[in-house]
Amino acid sequence: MAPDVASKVERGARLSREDAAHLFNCTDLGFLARLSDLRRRQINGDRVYFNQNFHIEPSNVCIHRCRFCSYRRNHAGDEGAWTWDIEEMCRYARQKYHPDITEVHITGSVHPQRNLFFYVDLVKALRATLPLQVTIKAFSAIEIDGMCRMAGTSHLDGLSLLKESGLGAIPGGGAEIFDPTVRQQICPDKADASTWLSIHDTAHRLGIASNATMLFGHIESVQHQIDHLERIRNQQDKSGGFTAFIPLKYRSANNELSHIKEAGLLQTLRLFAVSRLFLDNIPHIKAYWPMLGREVTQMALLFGADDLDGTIQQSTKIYTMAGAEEQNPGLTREELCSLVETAGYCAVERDSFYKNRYLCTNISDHETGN
Ligand code: V47
Repeated sequence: MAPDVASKVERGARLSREDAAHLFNCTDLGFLARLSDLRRRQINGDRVYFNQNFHIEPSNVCIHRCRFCSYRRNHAGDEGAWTWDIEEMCRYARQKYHPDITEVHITGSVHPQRNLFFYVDLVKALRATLPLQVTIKAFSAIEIDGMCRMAGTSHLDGLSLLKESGLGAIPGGGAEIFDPTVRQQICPDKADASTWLSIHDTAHRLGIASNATMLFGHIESVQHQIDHLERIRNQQDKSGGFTAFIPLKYRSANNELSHIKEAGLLQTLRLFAVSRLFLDNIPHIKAYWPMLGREVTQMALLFGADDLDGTIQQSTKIYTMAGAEEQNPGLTREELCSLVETAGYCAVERDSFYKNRYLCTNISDHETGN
């Protein structure tokens, strides 16, 4: 198999499900690293992207009961629950903002009392608070589904209204594993694969770019992972609006699936390599550093990843509560650049759409123009 897959990659040909299965079984990690690095260089050269961003997590009170989630609470009065109002979120945004910030990432929960119109008001208020260079990347497909259902609006009308109000892009959360038998066991009451995909399809048709994720390393098999990647690749063939794919490693602290042993380093790296090789129509593979930790993130760069996400500024709790190494995640631009450079790549600061890019390695603050 190896020569055949290798020649497909050299020619830029599409890999089949069987090719992906062979790659997952491949014990020659050096071969996987070389192949995925070859593909990443065909697409992204030696560049590794990051941005300057912060998160807002409006609430962790959620109607869904995902068994992997360490963050959700049932009621506002429960220990560890929080719910911010719009004014508090704008105040927080003003505190976190500085002139190099280009993105605010908003994701939280499907709150039982907040419908589409609350989130439209939130986006409008943040748009009025933050300069236009800051993209509002907000709400997973699951949150969009919940807020639209509560308001009695279609996804198309809801997304159109959010876009008019200032929504710029959609994060990739809520995809988990698309296979219905796995989904039934890990997040039984939330929107299914076709709803998740259809919301991204609608967003793409409205010109709203989005990301896709996969929560890996719990009860799913390699076949479920391949099925997940294939559904994303098929969707991208149809609507073309996914910017990045983000493998999210399941973290086991403080949730109902805590008995499951987390994925090891080799399983993680293999998935990054196969994602880069299989998703030939998605430009970027993101190694989300707050989740992976800095050293695994650097390793992921050698296995096809070309994006790290951003500076974060100690503004997210989702992975902290699930036991990630980075308990208070925040990196400066210089620290991100050094992480990239010591792994042997060129650091490039980007905006949310990879349009404005500044090469950081060797030449300081110089626009690359590509
Ligand atoms: O959908 C929840 C995951 C996701 C756990 O688009 C967990 O740029 C691991 O989607 N262990 C939300 N993962 C976050 C997300 C995201 C993150 C970073 C960047 C982007 C982007 C999107 O977090 C959820 C779920 O898959 N998650 N609990 C856990 N215990």
